[in-house]
Amino acid sequence: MQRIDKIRNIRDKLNDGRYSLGTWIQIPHPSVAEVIGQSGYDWAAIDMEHGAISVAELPDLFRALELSNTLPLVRVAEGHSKDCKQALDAGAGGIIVPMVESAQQLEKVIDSCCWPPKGTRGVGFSRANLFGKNFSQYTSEAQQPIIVAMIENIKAVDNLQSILKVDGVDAIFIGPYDLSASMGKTADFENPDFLLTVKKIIQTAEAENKPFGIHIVEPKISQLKLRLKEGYRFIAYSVDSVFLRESSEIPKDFK
Ligand code: 3PY
Ligand code: MG
Repeated sequence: MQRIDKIRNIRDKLNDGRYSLGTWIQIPHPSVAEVIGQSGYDWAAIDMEHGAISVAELPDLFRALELSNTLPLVRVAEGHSKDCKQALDAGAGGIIVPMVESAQQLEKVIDSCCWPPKGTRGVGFSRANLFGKNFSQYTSEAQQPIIVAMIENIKAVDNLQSILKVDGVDAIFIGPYDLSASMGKTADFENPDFLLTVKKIIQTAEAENKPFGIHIVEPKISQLKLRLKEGYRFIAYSVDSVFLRESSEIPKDFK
């Protein structure tokens, strides 16, 4: 599949009420990206907020993912226009924006992710358009990257209704660690206040008919089943480093 078809496939799923499953990449090695790509996810987010992946490593990670039908996304460090431009120019199909707290903040990020006339992202030859070879086809793709807003601060919950109304946002996505930390309850995922906040996020998104998602960081099938039942539709299942950590530990009986 071409990148634009992968974008459409994910967007169609989200708009049709289906779910889209992805995962997360923090290990800066193309072989890891190749393995992840062959695992069948719709998308894989290269994490440039946490972990140690640099802009110069993006093209090879993308090349490895492009051997599969998995769309490369980037969770940018902050959502500055430079972060978005560099990720998209390298060939990302979309951006996951951390720490979104207001509609204005998100609008600014979307503006810097889209070429004119939709936005103000700088136009140039880059890997995304095969250094100019696919320039004309890319002009349309460059106005419709996948945009996902992370809801991971209690301040965002107060502004959620306006965030959900921002034009061009495909889904909101809960970061459970930061959200709980912003409430003074880091990783206390059973805390009643935390659960109530999550419920409020879901209800608000449902009322606005906007797909919502979450990062299931620890790879637990039971969690995945539960989240799908609860209506989450943009789900990241674990992280490359966490998959490795889980499966590489010496079995208990052999220690
Ligand atoms: C969080 O839980 O805060 C995250 O950012 C997960 O990606
Ligand atoms: Mg976070």
